[in-house]
Amino acid sequence: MKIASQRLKARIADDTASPQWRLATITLMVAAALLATILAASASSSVTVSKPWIREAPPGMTVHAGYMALVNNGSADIALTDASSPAYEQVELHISKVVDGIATMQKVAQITVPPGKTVTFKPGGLHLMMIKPKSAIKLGQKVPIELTFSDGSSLTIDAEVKKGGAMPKMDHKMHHGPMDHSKMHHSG
Ligand SMILES: [Cu+2]
Repeated sequence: MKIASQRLKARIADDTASPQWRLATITLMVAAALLATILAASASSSVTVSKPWIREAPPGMTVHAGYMALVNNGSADIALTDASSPAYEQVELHISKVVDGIATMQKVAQITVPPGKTVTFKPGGLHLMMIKPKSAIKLGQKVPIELTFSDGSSLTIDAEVKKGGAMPKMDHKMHHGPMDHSKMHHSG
């Protein structure tokens, strides 16, 4: 009995240490790692973007404003942390404010969208500051913008170039009429 038990143990030990077993284990681990990599690369964010657009600007204007709505369909906070576009040198996250009757804007590091909520970028508020177009941006053109989120996911959207549309209510407080990004000092 004792001998049989020892033999059994020995056989199990032998099996787990066998080259075939090790190979199977390694193959499984490699497969799992590959799968994890594939999943990470394709993982879509819990965020959806609706109605992305860029305001048409006169030729020669070096900064354009992009707008959209970010919808968080997930169950945790998610933040937009970065944006870029092949059509522009640089894209920044900005918020426009009226301080003492003068329109100003500030760069923001990230924009958090709580679960189940929508954050809307619109004239007079949050916007994507599209800096230095690499070539002329024309009305109706679809501009790809890549958005990066705090969970490591990214999303590429196509923002259509459209005419300005309605101005926000706060405009009457501005000294020089509707916000014109081209007249603002831009400090990176
Ligand atoms: Cu701006």
